[in-house]
Amino acid sequence: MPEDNIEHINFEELNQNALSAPLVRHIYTADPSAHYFNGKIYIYPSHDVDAGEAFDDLGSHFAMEDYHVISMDSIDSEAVDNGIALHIDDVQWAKQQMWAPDANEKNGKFYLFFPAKDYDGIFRIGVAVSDSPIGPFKAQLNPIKESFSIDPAVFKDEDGSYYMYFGGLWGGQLQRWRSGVFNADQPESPTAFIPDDKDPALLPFVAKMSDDLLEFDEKPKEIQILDENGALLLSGDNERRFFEAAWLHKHNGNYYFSYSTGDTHFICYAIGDNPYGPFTYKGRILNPVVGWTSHHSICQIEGKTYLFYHDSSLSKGVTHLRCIKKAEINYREDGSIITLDPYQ
Ligand code: FUB
Repeated sequence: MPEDNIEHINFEELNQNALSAPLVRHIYTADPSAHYFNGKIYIYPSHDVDAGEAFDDLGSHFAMEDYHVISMDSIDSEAVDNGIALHIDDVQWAKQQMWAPDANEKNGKFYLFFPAKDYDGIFRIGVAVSDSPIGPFKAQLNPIKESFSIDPAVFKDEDGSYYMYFGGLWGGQLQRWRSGVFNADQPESPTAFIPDDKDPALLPFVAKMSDDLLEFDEKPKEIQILDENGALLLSGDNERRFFEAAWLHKHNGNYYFSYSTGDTHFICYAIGDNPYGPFTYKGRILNPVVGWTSHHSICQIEGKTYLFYHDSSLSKGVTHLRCIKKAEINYREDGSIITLDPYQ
């Protein structure tokens, strides 16, 4: 239900038929990365604000300046806003646009991973550390070396290794890194340097994290997403190819790489047998929500699996003023995921 249809939406009816309600209403939140730490749910969302920036396809209107951590004692309990966990004024290298974050825990310390534009206008990914899952977090002086683009998601595998998945097209700048260095030409164009429709689509990246979770332990590698015949998805395959919002979770020993298709607004998934892929496209997890963006995380809580997602229903369709939500995910016997419809 992308943005151009909003005049026709009856929001009262839509909210009544919605799969779930906003988790918090006093602030706008988006891009929820949910984790289950020590028996409690912690959600690391973007904190949406209206900074008065004009809407464009580079996402300039997403002008967020801080992060709040939302916590829940259980999946049905009240969602509590724990206040500002990190502000851009306290991140030396970051100038603007604190986009979708993630977090993880290691040896009793908590790590917030976040993208922001540096003073050259290039998206980098930073890390901030705290003794508490709700912060406050203290940012490292510099972003992760060799980091680029947006939407970090950090997955902990069963052997104790951590991997960061990241990347995003258009405003997320992934297409500007095709040659390995940032291409600053045509700065106003979101689609310059996107491959032709018949060529393989741009791929997201993964890198194993260093032991201290502050740097990459290796040069980021591309993640292949294949179709049912083993071929790379094509750039013109907008309903299936990767756009942004990477996530990785495991189910029955398989690795599920999920992501947003951006301009076609689906949350899709692909399955592989190791954290680097390749992953084979399997289907949709979530159909389009109200608002242009769709972004999610998947979290296992007490034997059940939940999708955390967002839509723009709380702001009656304003693309950059979103609200986080949750819904249970169910798998079929063959491991495929039953697609959720955000409004019945
Ligand atoms: O919230 C800003 C951007 O919008 C995120 O980084 C993308 O994933 C999209 O949700």
